[in-house]
Amino acid sequence: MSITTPIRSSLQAASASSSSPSSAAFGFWLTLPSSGLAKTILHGSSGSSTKFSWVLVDAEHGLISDYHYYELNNAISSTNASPIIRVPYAEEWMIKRALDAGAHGIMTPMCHTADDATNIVKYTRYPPQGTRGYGPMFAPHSLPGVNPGPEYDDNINDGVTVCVQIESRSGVENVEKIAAVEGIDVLFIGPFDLAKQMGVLRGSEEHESAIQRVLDAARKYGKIAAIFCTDGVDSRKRAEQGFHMISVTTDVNVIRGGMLGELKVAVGEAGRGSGSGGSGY
Ligand code: 3PY
Ligand code: MG
Repeated sequence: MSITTPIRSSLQAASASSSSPSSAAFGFWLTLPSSGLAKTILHGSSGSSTKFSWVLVDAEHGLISDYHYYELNNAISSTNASPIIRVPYAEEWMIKRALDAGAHGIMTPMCHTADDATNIVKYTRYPPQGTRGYGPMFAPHSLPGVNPGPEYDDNINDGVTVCVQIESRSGVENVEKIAAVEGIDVLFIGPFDLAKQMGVLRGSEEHESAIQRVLDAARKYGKIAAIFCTDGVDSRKRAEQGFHMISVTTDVNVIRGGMLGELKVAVGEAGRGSGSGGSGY
């Protein structure tokens, strides 16, 4: 058998209908350690023709640590979405803890070289393909239908979605070699770090051509091109450009924007709809 996760299925669907921007795999960034918040966003109808198929659980910059992984993974996966944990750094022990807590995928910041990428893949696999240590007592709990024991152990190597972030000048310069590494599924652009590390402005010509180079490398090597966006307009533009996996926004961005927008309406400094866009609570 093979282990199928919502992110795997939605990435397959996105690459199968590559000409349709609406079929990209959309997700969002979770920076607060709250299963309640994640389920509030994910549970039930989305009110549109698509749903979020993945959540990035941010243990690099968010207020999330490995203490929170298990509950978040279980909450997110109960809604037919995939938890992808961004570990603080591409270290073996960090990736192991994310997978043992049931993440469907991992994301590592700052992948600079093909050697970095090769090591990251190795850390996600049990021997003989890799070096992952054994002890998945809790991991199958967020994989509905997968029994503990051989069903998990023998199939998880190919079930984990491996995302590496391209967000440095060296990462872009080596992106074709990184894309060629077997086992890398997703090249995920971090536009904020990319601009800072390159010493250019976000949206500048140099920044945009680095982004295009990552997209082209992913296409050439049959990998998924992904990018972090700040809002729906930004996301739509990237989907039309050809990205197959898109983070639409972050929890705190929308909560802050919505709360302060409603305050502006309350004091008469803005009209209805300038903040949250919603009418419920
Ligand atoms: C970046 O833009 O640098 C990211 O990693 C997205 O959080
Ligand atoms: Mg970054």
